[in-house]
Amino acid sequence: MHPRILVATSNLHKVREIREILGPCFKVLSLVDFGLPSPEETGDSLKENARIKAEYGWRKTGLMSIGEDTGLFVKALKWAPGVYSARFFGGDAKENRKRLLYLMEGERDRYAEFRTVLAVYDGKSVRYFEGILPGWITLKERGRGGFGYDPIFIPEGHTITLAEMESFQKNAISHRGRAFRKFLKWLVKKL
Ligand code: ITT
Repeated sequence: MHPRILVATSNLHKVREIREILGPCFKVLSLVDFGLPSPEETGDSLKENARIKAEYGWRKTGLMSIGEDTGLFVKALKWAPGVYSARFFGGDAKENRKRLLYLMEGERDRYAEFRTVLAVYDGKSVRYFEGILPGWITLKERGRGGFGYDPIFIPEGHTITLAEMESFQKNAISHRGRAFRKFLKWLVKKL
């Protein structure tokens, strides 16, 4: 039987991706499986928010818990929306993409990066792992896969958006995939 691990999120898109990445090693549970609400993200960095989520998950379930916080950092917008990616534009995912594209109208420097920070907490100490995916903001939406800002982001070295990729392709290169694989590497060394 696989060991159980909690990912302290209620975002089911994330959970699906994380299950694909950790699936062979863990039974991945989320806050939804425990009927728990999400904690308030009161930090002003990805690291802080990740820690808040991990400690909350452990406190509520006693399971080894991962807090995962992700943001889209856009150079031409002084690296906004960044840590505030979920609420910066004040709408749902589609509305947020529309507002970001509007702010980027006429902008030539379209560099951006997704950053994910994981905090892993087992009741004793917290460990952090980071994954970064550099790329560009598109001129318009493309693709129906993924979630959040995926339809307006083309990873460096590619010609299609994250939303035009199959999930296994996204996971193989994504900020989230990179951070979780670092975690797995650390875990294997520890065992
Ligand atoms: P939890 O806090 O419950 O984990 P959340 O949806 O609030 O879920 P984040 O704060 O980490 O997650 O995400 C911030 C925003 O970035 C949010 O609007 C997401 O839709 C978006 N986002 C996160 N990961 C993404 C990804 O892989 N691709 C595109 N957008 C993503």
